[in-house]
Amino acid sequence: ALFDYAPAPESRDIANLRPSYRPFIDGEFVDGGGDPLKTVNPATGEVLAEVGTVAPSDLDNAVKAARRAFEKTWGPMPGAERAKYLFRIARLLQERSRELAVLETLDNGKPIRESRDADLRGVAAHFFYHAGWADKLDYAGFGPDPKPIGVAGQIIPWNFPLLMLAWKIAPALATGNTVVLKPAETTPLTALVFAEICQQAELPHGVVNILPGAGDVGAQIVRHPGVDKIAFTGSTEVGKLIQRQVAGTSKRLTLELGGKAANIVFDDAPLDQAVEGVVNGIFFNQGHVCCAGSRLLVQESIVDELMDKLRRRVGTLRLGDPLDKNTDIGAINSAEQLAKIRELTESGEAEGAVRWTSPCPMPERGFFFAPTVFSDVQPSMRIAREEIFGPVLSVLTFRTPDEAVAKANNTPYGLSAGIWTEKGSRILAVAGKLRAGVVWANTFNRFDPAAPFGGYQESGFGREGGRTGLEAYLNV
Ligand code: TXE
Repeated sequence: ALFDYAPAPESRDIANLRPSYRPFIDGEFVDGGGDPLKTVNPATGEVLAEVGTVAPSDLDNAVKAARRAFEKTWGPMPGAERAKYLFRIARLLQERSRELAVLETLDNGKPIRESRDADLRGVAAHFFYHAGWADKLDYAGFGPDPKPIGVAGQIIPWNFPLLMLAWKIAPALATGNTVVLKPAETTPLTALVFAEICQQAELPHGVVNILPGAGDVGAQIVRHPGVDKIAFTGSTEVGKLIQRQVAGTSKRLTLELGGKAANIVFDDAPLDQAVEGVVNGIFFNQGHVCCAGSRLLVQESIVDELMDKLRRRVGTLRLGDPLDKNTDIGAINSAEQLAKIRELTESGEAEGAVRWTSPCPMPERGFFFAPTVFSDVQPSMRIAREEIFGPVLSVLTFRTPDEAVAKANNTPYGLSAGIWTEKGSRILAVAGKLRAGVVWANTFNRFDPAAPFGGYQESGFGREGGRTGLEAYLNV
């Protein structure tokens, strides 16, 4: 194993945790004029670090710096030169991945195994992939010489802090745009280490600006007249608000919002494999995943057998210290999110669903929620309709493929779905009828920077990743 972490204090050293972090504007770390915020380790409830935030005048400076860089250095730079910077950033991310993985786990609460093997791996892969596009845009089918849009305002959530940064910054830079990015208020730390990497890579000043702050800073970015494009990942509620604010301006907008994905298991599916996929689909990252398979749709004839296997498997998941490499389920990112999960699960019981909770031992401090499975769920219940964004699975049944499709599509969302069956023809038939941006077959939560990701309906619009993802940052 690459990691063998011992007690938390040592890990703090590995993470090179500093007592304070500051905004990054025009190539320098600056004292922002906003009220500092404290970021908390959700596994202990202790303060990790103090983080400087930005005032409106800092945002102005950042947007001006981004504009200068767009006009003078980054925009006019040949793609082959931009590619070199992106490759350099990708290599530095790999070199510092150990430190970044620990810091991500401390700040977010996710298991170290996931930040190391999923988040950090994906972050580097995203920069390598987009570095490869930077000098090939003329051949990407957009017509000759597609132009960057300008200054991109990017607002990201707390569930995959550095990975969401990579999804936003890599394509923007590859296409010649410059960025002002706001990390989520509960997870700003790895974004600021990324700023350090930009310095190490000698990225021209102003190309990347990192502005820590709460939702008000996000709202100021959305309204700022010097920002040409907004890319947002977060709640559907805030996404709709941003859409209203952008309406009536010439800003471009892409939104990646919530989800309530169906994971559909047919009676001919390899059941043990399906159980692994269902567990991964909902318990990966404590269920803080926009494309989580939070609704399990099981064909009626196999529901008892599948539920037996599922409960047995979920009962083996180890919940606890996120820095322990054996941990499967880490901490819930914040007290607010924990309260939301509790409230929704209580509504499930009140509405008559049958609750099963894993008997796993619970830590005495920190924000934790035991893996929970609801059976006898009716489509009208809140736990079948609303995004819980936690380790809670709602199980519904169906009889025919048509009923499975109807139930899967019975949601205002449409980000992802899963299908488990031995029949290839059924995969194609069902996938074609699902209103979801991503459909996995006999697997779940598989990502690749070359595959476009994004939603239908209230899960948002625009795609990230692949050639399609570049369109969001180009005037074609
Ligand atoms: O989201 P917010 P929250 C869902 C999930 C979760 C719920 C609430 O169901 O329980 O949303 O989470 C910034 N203008 N998802 O409250 O507020 C904010 O500072 C501009 C799904 O954390 O949307 C942060 O940087 N920006 C989701 C970012 O928006 C604003 C991931 C996301 O926070 C703003 C996260 C405003 N008015 C939550 N208000 C996914 N799609 O994966 C806040 N922000």
